[in-house]
Amino acid sequence: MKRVFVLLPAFNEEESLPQMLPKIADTFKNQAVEYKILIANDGSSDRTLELSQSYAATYPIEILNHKINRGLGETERDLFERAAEIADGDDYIVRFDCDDTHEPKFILDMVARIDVGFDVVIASRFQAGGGQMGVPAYRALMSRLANLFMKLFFPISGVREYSCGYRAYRASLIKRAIKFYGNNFIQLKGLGFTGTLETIVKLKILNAKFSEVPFLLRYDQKLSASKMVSSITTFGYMVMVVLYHWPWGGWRRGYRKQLSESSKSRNLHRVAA
Ligand SMILES: Nc1nc2c(ncn2[C@@H]2O[C@H](COP(=O)(O)OP(=O)(O)O)[C@@H](O)[C@H]2O)c(=O)[nH]1
Ligand SMILES: [Mg+2]
Repeated sequence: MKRVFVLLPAFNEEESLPQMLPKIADTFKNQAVEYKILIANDGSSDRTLELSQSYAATYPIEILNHKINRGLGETERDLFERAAEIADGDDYIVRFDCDDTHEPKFILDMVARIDVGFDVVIASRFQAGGGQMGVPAYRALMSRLANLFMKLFFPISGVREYSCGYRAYRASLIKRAIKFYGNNFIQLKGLGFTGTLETIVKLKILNAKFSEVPFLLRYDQKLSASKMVSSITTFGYMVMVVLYHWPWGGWRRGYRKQLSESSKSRNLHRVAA
């Protein structure tokens, strides 16, 4: 039986949760899939926590709670760490927004792509058949430019969608990433939504195989206000370019070196054994 862990970072999502949770359950109905929803309430000032607790009587929900709002980066880190702890390597980890703009029905396509051999599958607005509804023109333009910028500085084969956080991961990859990077898997925690980009860049360094499925972003369904602070996130992207490409010990070279050394020492251990 397949097992899927659904990760939901939630900050003031009391209006969206009642829309979303039944859709997740519907998606898995009549599928040979066992699923668990991990909701991380990040110091919400509304009833996100109370609602999540009451839904846990109906749906398979585990709640992680931050009393203080710590931001998306720290929340995603906690969700990934918890999922890696309870998942087996051949399970699936899917993370998406809690604001009802990411329809859960795409999960099944994404999991199927992992089954054909990919490690990370991204729900992409930029694949044929994908798109977005209700995104204001200015934001759509900014998002397009940001994605072109990311493609230029962090080229990943198979990836066009860098900024949407709706993704499926092979659990063994996330377990390996947390073991390898430790607390630095999502290192840029105070920089808005930068962690969403950092996650795939860090996984690319580990030689993960990426693919995308077409996805329709339903921004027209968004009930809660956007929490994206574009100035901080844009600054975060700049910081990442420097950290990644820095010629002396930047992520690209530094971590690659560490990776090859650790695989060499593993091989030596194997030979010695
Ligand atoms: N845990 C946590 N989640 C956040 C925070 N800010 C946003 N989120 C969540 O991250 C997701 C993306 O935020 P959202 O407002 O939808 O951004 P947008 O869709 O890019 O406008 C949603 O599920 C939010 O609830 C935060 O400070 N902490
Ligand atoms: Mg959103």
